[in-house]
Amino acid sequence: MAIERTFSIIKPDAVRRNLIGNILAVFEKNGLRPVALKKIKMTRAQAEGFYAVHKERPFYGELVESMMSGPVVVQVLEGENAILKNREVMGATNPANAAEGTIRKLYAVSVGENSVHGSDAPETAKEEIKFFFTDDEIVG
Ligand code: RTP
Ligand code: MG
Repeated sequence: MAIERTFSIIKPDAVRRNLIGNILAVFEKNGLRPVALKKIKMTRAQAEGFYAVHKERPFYGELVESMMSGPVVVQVLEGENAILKNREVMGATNPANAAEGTIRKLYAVSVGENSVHGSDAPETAKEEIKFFFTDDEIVG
């Protein structure tokens, strides 16, 4: 089994509702260990840059505004098959379609306020970790 690292964000809607601990508990229960973690408020440049891949999508403006609307918790999660595992634990993008026990089923309120972000592939995980963390901030 491959030990991987993935990147995760606890989004403003979840931080606002005091769910940081509950969400970290779901990660930990599923074998995902936070090896780096910080609370930040994204600048416009960070939010726009992070979601640049969605620039042409109709929801881009709304997405950027929502990610800047309050503090977030950015993390590096480590574990066996962490990238796919995290996507499973998060649940479907639209909480209406999310499976029982997933973070989005438990806590998300809508597609726009879906509580967590997670990298979707090894290459994006690497890029996203680098976007927010230096090597010496990651303690495995
Ligand atoms: P994420 O990147 O945040 O982990 O979510 P995801 O892979 O499940 O979904 P993605 O397609 O990458 O979309 C990124 C985020 O944009 C918002 N979104 N809004 N209004 C809409 O139709 C819509 N579609 C996507 C969501 O907050 C989604 O997490
Ligand atoms: Mg995505």
